[in-house]
Amino acid sequence: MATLIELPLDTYKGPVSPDWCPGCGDYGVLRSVQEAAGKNGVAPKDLLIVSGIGCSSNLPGFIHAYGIHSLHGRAVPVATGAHLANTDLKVVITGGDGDGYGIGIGHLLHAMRRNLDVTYVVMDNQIYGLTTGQASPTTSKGHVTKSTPVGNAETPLNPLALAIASGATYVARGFSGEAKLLTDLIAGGIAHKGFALIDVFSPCVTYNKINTYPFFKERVYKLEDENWEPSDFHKSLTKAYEWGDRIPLGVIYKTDQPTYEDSEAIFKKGALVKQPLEIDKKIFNELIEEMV
Ligand SMILES: Cc1ncc(C[n+]2csc(CCOP(=O)(O)OP(=O)(O)O)c2C)c(N)n1
Ligand code: SF4
Ligand SMILES: [Mg+2]
Repeated sequence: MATLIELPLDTYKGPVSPDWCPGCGDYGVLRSVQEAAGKNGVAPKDLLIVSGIGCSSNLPGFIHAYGIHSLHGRAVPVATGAHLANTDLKVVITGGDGDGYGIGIGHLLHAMRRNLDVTYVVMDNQIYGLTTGQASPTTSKGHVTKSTPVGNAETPLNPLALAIASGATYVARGFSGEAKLLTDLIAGGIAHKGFALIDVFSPCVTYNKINTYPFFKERVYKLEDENWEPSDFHKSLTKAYEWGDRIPLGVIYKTDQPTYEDSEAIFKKGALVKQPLEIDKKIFNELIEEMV
């Protein structure tokens, strides 16, 4: 087994500085993604960050690695294609609650049931930040936003329960205000073989005046302080519903199951991009011409 060589934070410093609002939770998530890649010794040439659209989805522009800033809600299919074409790349999907749990939810469910070997970090600020403060799928019931002027009538989606029930094999919750834990959770997700979903409380200081840093600081506790055992499916599902005065942070559920890649014979021969092209060059060129 190759020795793991950790890489320093500077390795991932991009030429462009983030332009998020001062105090936005996404700054902490960016730093933790960089630290987590370093802890896993993933060099920038082996790291691909894929996002959709939103304030949080701007993250790939601020990190030195390969990046794709795709379309709203389409980060997961783009990441799936890139990962299956080159399984040697570490693929980390980054984006918001609107992007991942709203318009992109269908793709997310199927990636989770396939147990695709990628990591998804959702900067969950319970609002649409980029479009200036409309309700998202995780906005609390009763929350007055630009799109819910008399209070949100909808029950929020529970991303952790959804992930556990759908087949994700590493399901965790972090908070931008708990930097070390957040780095460990993302690092654990990158190291995990299978689909890792890390939902992160990443406050939008401009458009969400309810789910603020003090709101979470008063309520969160760390599962690691209570010797939590994350391997029991039913207990984890119940834990995912804990909300109110006490909200758990940490790895809620973790299990080792075959990945999609394990079940497809073609990947046994290595990454597709490194395998010989098994069709006639002329036919291949015709196919490419037809598609571009
Ligand atoms: C197809 C499509 N529909 C709607 C939009 C408008 N839009 C851009 S970002 C966004 C929501 C972003 O919310 P979220 O993913 O939570 O990211 P945040 O800005 O909060 O980080 C919406 C609705 C769009 N860009 N494309
Ligand atoms: S609007 Fe909200 S989510 Fe967007 S950068 Fe500002 S604080 Fe962050
Ligand atoms: Mg959001």
